[in-house]
Amino acid sequence: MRTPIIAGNWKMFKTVKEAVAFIEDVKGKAEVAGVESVICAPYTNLPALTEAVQGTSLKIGAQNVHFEDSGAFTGEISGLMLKEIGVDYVIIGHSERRAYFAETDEIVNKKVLAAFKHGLLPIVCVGESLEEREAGKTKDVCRVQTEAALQGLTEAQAAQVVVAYEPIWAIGTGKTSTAEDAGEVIGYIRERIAAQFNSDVAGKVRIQYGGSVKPNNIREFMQHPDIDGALVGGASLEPASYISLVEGAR
Ligand code: G2H
Repeated sequence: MRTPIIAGNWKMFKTVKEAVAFIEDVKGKAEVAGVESVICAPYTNLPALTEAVQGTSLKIGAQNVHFEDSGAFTGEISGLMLKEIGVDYVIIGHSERRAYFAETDEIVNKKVLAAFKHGLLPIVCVGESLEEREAGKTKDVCRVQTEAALQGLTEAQAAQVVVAYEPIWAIGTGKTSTAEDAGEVIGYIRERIAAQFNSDVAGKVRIQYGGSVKPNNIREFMQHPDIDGALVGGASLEPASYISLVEGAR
């Protein structure tokens, strides 16, 4: 059985004060037995957040990581640095990073390997654009991105990866994939992971849906047997909404 995982992707929102206040509000409430609850916050919030969640089951994630441990990379943060402050997860290859920061499949793969090197668990984002969807390339795009991201991992590492299937046209637009469509793509991604590693690994990998997930649609996605949770942007910013999402994943 895979433990469902709700990950809030705060993107470039919240000051440290706001972030800590959020944790105070959701403590004990966004902690539901049988659901993993992770907040992926801007770098500046991470030290305060890892401190704020002490003694709770809430976990903290970053939204990016550099693949080198250290060096002349102005403005970058390494896995070594994230691990030191108690971060558990890191989002890698979000479509916004692929689109605005030129992250290629090769860079995504290097970052996934770097995450494991430092004991961080990657949430690897894959997904097609509207153009690719309309051209019937959804599965191909997801296959190529997933295979590239997981290249070079051991079976034990691959089994711990979280994949987030996020159709780009559904991100922040209010448009969502149907649970059935998302489940079909996610089932296909799982099949490809079985081909790349084996069915045991594929059966353990958690695959989330992402793209305009809200408290009012989370249950629909969670009912699909292949969907193991959600990566949520906008609806993860308000405590009450985030609590409903975690409850909805139960
Ligand atoms: C997709 C998602 C979070 P939203 O980017 O990764 O954002 O839920 O706002 O569509």
